[in-house]
Amino acid sequence: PQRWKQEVLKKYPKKVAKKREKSIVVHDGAEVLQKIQANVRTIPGIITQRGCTYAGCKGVVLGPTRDIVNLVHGPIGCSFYAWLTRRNQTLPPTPESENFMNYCFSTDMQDSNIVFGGEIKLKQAVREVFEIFKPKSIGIFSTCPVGLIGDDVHAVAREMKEELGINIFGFSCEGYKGVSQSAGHHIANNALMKHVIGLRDEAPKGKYKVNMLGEYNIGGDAFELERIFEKCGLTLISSFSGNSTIEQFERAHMADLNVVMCHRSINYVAEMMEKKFGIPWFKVNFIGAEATAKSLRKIAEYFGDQELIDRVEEVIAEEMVIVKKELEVIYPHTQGKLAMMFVGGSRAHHYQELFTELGMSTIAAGYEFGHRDDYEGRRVIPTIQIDADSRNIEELTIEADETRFNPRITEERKAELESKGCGFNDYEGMMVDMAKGALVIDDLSHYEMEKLIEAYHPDVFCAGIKEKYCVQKMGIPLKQLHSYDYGGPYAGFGGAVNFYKDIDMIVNTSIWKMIKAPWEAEPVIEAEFAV
Ligand code: CFM
Ligand code: HCA
Repeated sequence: PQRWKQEVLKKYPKKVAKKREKSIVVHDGAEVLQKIQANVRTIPGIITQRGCTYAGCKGVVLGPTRDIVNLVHGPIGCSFYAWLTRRNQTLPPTPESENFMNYCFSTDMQDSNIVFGGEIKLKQAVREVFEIFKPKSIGIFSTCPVGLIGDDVHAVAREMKEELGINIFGFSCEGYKGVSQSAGHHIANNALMKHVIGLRDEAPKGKYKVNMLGEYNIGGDAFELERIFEKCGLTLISSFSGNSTIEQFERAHMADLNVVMCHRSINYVAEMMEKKFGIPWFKVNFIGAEATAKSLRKIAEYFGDQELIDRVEEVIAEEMVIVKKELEVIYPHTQGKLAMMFVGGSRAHHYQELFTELGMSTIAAGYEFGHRDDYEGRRVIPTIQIDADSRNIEELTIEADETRFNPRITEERKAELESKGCGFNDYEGMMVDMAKGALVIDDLSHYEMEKLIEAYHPDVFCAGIKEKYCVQKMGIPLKQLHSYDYGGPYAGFGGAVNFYKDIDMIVNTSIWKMIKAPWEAEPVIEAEFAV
C-alpha cells in the first residue's frame, strides 16, 4: 500500500500531490489513530465522487419526507437531478394520504429572473403549490444562483407563512455553500430545529419511546427496522427521515432516546435536542446482523426494563436462526474475498460489518465527504481546525427549553450505562475497525480509483452510479451502496440475508472475467462504402 500511494502521488503535479498526500492514509494498526485530512475542498481539475450542498439538504435529509412540498428555487436542471434519483421509499397509511415524493417542484428560474431577481416568481410558485395541493408545509431550497443574486428565501417564506397560514421555511443550501453534501446536512438540521421540531406536544403512547436519526429508507431499510422495533415493543416516535411525515418531526421531542445511525448527516439534531429537551443520544448501526443485535441490546439496556431486555433477546434469537442458516451456505463462497468501499459519509464504515460477516476483508475504504471524526472518532473534534468553509455554515446556539427541558436519565445512570458500553454522545469512526495495511482514502479521485483496481483487483468495488460503469468496464463488479442497485433492504436481520445473497452472486459470477470488448477479441472493422 505504501508503494501504491507513492506511485499515485508521483503522477500528480507537485502542489496537488502535497495536498492529496494528507488524504491518503496507510493504516498502521497502531492504537493511536493516524490523522487524515477530510472535509476540505476538492482540488480543481480532479474528478471527485462528491455532490453539492443542495443535494445534501434537499435530496438527502428532507427528500424522504412525504408530506412536505420540497420546492426548489433555481434552474430546472437542479430539480431534475434531485427528482427521484435517490431510492428512498415511503408508505402512506392510505392511498389517499398525502405523498409528494414523486413530484418535482421547481420555480424554473430563467435568465430574466437571474437579472431582475426571482423572489416574485418564488412567491407565485408557493401560492400555486398551496392552491393545488393544500400541503401542511412547504420547504424552499436555494440552488447556486439564488445566493449569487441575493434572493431572500427566508423573507419570502415568512411572508408566505403569514399569508397562507401553513408552515413554510427556507434553506440557504446553495450548492457552493460548503465543500460537499455535508454542509447541506448541517443546514437542513438547523432549519428543522428552528422551524419544526417541538411544535407538537403529543405523541403515540408507548413505554419505550425512541427516535431513529440518520436512517433514510433507501431500498426499504426503514421498513425492516420498523418491523424489528415493533416486534421488540419499541415505539418509534419519529424517523429522520426515512418513511417520515412532518408530524413526526414536530413531536420528536416527546421521545426518551435518540438513536443515531448515520451520524454524519444528523448528529447536529441529536446534539441540539439533548441541549434543548434533555434527550440523550447514542450511536447505533443496523447494517449487519451482529451489529443489529448489538444495537438492540444497547437500546434495551438504556431503558433497563427486564421485560424489554428479555423481549429483545427473544427477537434476536428468533431472527438469528434464519440469518445463521443462510450464512452457513454462503460463507464458504465469500470467505477470503476482497472488498473496497468508497461511499458518502457513513456507509463505507457500516457496510464493513456485513462484509466481515461474509468473511470478506475491506482492503481500501473512504468517504466522499466525511469529517475527521468519521474516520478517527468523535474525540478528535476539539482538535479539528475550523476553516473558512466550515465557518460559513451557521452554528445555532441552543438553550434548554424553559418548560420542556427534562433530562431523561440522571448523570449517575448515564455513567453506569457508559461503563456497560453504552457510549453516549460518541462514535469511534471507521479506522479502528480496519486492518493494518488497509488504505483509507478521503474524497477518492477517479484516477486513484482506477489505480486501486489495477493494483488490487478486488472482488467487489462499492460506490455509486457515477463510478459503476467505469469500474465494470475494467472487469470488476460494482455494487452500489447508495441505491443498492434497486435491491435491498440491507438493514436489520432480513436486510443482512438479502445482502449475503446479492454479494454471493456478485463475487462468484464468472462474467466479469470474460469481459472483452468485441474489438479487443477481434480488432477488425468491416464496412461497405456506398456512393
Ligand atoms: Fe448518511 Fe445516507 Fe451516507 Fe449521507 Fe449520501 Fe445516502 Fe450515502 Mo448517498 S445520509 S452519509 S449524504 S448514510 S445519499 S442515505 S447513500 S452518499 S453513505
Ligand atoms: C447525492 C445522492 C447520492 C448519490 C448516489 C450516487 C444517493 O449524494 O446527491 O452517486 O450513486 O445516495 O442517492 O449519494
